[in-house]
Amino acid sequence: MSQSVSLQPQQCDPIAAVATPVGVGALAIVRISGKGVHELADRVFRKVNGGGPSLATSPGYTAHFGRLYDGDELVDEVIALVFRAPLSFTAEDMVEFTCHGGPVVVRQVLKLLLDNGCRLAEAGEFTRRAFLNGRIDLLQAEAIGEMIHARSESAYRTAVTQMKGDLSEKLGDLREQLLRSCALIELELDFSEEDVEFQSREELSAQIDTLRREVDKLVDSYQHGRLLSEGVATVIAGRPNAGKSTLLNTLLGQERAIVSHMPGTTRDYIEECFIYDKTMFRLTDTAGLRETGEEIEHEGIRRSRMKMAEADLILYLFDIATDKLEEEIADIRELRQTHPNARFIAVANKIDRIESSEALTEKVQQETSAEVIGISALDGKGIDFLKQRMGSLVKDLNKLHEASVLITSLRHYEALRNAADALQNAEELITRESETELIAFELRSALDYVGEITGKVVNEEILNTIFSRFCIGK
Ligand SMILES: Nc1nc2c(ncn2[C@@H]2O[C@H](COP(=O)(O)OP(=O)(O)OP(=O)(O)O)[C@@H](O)[C@H]2O)c(=O)[nH]1
Ligand SMILES: [Mg+2]
Repeated sequence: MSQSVSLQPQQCDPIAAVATPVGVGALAIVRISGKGVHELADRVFRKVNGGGPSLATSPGYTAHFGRLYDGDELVDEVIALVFRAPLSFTAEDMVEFTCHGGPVVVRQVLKLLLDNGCRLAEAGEFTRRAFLNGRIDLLQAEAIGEMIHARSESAYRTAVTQMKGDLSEKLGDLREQLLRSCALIELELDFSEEDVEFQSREELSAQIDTLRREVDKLVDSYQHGRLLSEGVATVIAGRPNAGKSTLLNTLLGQERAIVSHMPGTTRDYIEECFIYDKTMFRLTDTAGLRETGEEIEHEGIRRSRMKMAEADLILYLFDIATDKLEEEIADIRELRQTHPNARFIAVANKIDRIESSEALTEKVQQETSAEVIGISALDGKGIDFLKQRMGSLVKDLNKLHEASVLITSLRHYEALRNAADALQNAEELITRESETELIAFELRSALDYVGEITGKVVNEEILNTIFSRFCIGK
């Protein structure tokens, strides 16, 4: 099981990193954090016009205009921002140098700080220190990472809510209730010789049941949370020449995939992101599905099927003017059965090729009970409606979870599922009138799993996995 990590505020060895992206810009920020960074900064920083206190004697939250020198050689003109522990991002002493934004300048500033006693920070080390010093909990640290990497407004919004601490608060409440149940039952263990019950088993069982429902709600929100943060995995599938690549290009508004009248044009799948109504869709154009003896095409089709198996949404495209409509209907039926977890839209393409498409789309809808939308990927007819329907699939899920906070990370999802299992075990043990030790063990496990999420109980391995995903300087 996990072990606790010390959460005592502490000042670790001085680290330095560039906090802004690599490249040319007006300004860049190089920051240093840890024990003795103010004195260290004073060795290379001289105020313009002299005078005033050194950085080491300046109060926190003060800005100082000056120059950085390597010996007598000027490196850059900068603003130094002084932070004093614990009132800084890492809760340690910090200095942020705002320097000029060229890649060479920034490298020279960083080198100067490294030469004068700093070590180059590891990925996420600043945020890791903020967590270890109790400035933020693990959920908030992860939210910062997710916010930085957000590619759609929905992903960004979800991360902001998490950073604000809504989920932390919710889990904190859960943990507190669990602790109370745990404490009472563990008290019974201490008095085991006297055979006392501090709380009736019915009461305990009812409490655990309420808690489990709360945990289950969070577990269920993962499906939606994941779609918002990672984007909706959307696969465009169908027979060769159905117009899949044309649809991809139309949705993206650019000629991304090769389109041709030759069946079997797309061999390997193509992935691109597309944002609609603040939600990101990860579109995958796939190789057309058909029997083939050709080796490369065969591999392409294997990959199409693999992508469909991972899809949140399948857009199955077919040519409405085909003379093989019955075969398409059979395929749609089969695909819906073999992919019960994916949302499914049957897209009748090339409606420009026939006079009226309604009767045919109706027929497909009736015989497959799939949602059917008629479009022309070529001239754009019906595309807006298709986009709206794609958006509303996500909105439907939205309504389900309107009030509650969302789980967006697999790590949280797994921990909560384990917690729910442990609570269920505890309930079963109570029903079977099992020994107090066993019930207490399950409750304690549930408590640990919930604690793992916010970092109340955590091990080095989890921390390494989380913070290695950050960039250096964050
Ligand atoms: N009339 C008409 N032709 C279309 C439409 N959409 C695609 N096409 C044509 O259909 C042909 C095949 O289009 P693609 O987009 O390459 O089809 P695909 O499904 O990607 O085909 P594969 O990659 O071979 O599986 C091209 O000649 C397109 O111009 C449409 O809405 N109307
Ligand atoms: Mg194609």
